[in-house]
Amino acid sequence: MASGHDDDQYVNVFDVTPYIPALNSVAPGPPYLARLDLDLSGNINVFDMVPFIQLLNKPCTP
Ligand SMILES: [Ca+2]
Ligand SMILES: [Ca+2]
Repeated sequence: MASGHDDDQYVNVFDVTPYIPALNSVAPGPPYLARLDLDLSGNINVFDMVPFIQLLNKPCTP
């Protein structure tokens, strides 16, 4: 369920890159994307990227 955004079950830089064009965007967008708004705050910022930075280069199997 909580797989990487490119669905390869592995968290790496490719799961973070979708945030770059959407950064600092607000709902409903575009470029805002609800799937990137992990804290459901209605905008996309660095706090939504934190989980990926912490998991970087680690496997994320369910
Ligand atoms: Ca991935
Ligand atoms: Ca957010």
